[in-house]
Amino acid sequence: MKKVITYGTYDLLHYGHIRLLERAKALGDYLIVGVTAEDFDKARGKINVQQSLMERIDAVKQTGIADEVIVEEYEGQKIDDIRRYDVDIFAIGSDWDGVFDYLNEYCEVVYLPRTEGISSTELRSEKSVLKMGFVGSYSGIRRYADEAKYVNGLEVTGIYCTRKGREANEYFKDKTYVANDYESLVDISDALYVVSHPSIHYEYIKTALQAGKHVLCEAPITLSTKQTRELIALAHEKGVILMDSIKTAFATAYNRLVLLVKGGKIGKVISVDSVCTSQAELNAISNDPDFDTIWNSICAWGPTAMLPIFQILGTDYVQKQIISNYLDREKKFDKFTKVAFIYPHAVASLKVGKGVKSEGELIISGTKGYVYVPAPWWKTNYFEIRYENQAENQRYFYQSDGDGIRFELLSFLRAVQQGKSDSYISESVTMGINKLIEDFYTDTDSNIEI
Ligand code: C2G
Repeated sequence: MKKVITYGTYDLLHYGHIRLLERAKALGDYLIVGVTAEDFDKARGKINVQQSLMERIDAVKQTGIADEVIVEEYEGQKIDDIRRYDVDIFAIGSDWDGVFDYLNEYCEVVYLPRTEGISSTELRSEKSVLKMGFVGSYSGIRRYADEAKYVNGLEVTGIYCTRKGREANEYFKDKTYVANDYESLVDISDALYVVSHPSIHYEYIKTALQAGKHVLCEAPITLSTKQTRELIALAHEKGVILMDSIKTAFATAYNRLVLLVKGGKIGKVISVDSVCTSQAELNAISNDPDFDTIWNSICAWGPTAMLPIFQILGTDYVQKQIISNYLDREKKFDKFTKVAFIYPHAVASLKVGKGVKSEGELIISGTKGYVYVPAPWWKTNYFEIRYENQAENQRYFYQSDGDGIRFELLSFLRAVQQGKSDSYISESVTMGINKLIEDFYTDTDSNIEI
């Protein structure tokens, strides 16, 4: 008996897949189909698979072509499978031409011509293409618009540069439509990504929401709680999503960490301490003609640093103290800020800095143990839960999500499809972040200067 094996994701099973399975089967007497598991797909860079593993397996089974269906879970499994099932032929579509030649050592490798004109990517896109426009300064939007092209189901409509006549238009000239006025970009988009300086977010967001478009906005949404509240109400009224953009909020390792802590892994949480710093050439910044559009420390790092504090302890602290070291006090440009929070039964602290360097770690202390996330904690794939008895320590590793921007855009796309953004950043956390930023600007807590 001649055994054939083939592998695939088989998302939204279509005619191209079926033809491939039929031809693979015709090469022998018995066909084994390996369906890729979610984690393995993620590891190999397929991040927008729509159907669950179970649904995809069922779809393959229903074709009646496969004699056996198995799950592909790890790198290197193909060699194991070929040996274990005593396979004679490995068959795969011609889009993989050459890639699997190394399997020739174990069996015959056949590349079957791919069926033209149909793909899961197109089916996914037809199902839900979200047209997204980008607004912000050159350095901000450039990366985002580039990354968006890798997210299935997202289409870049164009960009609008808030800093006129600068290198931005040059860079995007051949690649992306550069809108001369913001309204025309809003017109042709379903959603807008706002990456401008927070002091000018409000008008851009309002215009987009009024036109019934979804908005993803680099946190903080505005510098005033009154404005942010008004925008959230407007988004509700129009039935669209307004979501904070904080990349860490979408990262797998970070999310698992929060769940473990909330599940009581370290007992009752008594302290959350988070540090986020990066070093910029601040003297050069202060001479920049666009100084007003450059993010200070509290806006650039504050939302990320506040995220674990507010998601774990909530936003109902009873007291806080803001201490800053300024590059320009008048313009409220802080080089470094430390905030201490007092809750009824816990404390928290954050340190942020663009002109000061420190260890960017996150430590969550509980009555039974503590979580240690090494620097840079906001983009780590790894953390530890440590106890008095070191033998009980646990280390958690997660598959890299790839570039954070890509994953964030994908999460936004899902939030739009599901009509809710709560599973990522709740409105109370958004407002908590905004309140602290507002207090920083208005000196509400008689902030201290050092
Ligand atoms: N296919 C095809 N024609 C199409 C689309 C897909 O012949 N129009 C083939 C692919 O070449 C592949 C199979 O159908 O052999 C499954 O395709 P996907 O679900 O896209 O899976 P893929 O990412 O190609 O996975 O390690 C190899 C992978 O497991 C193959």
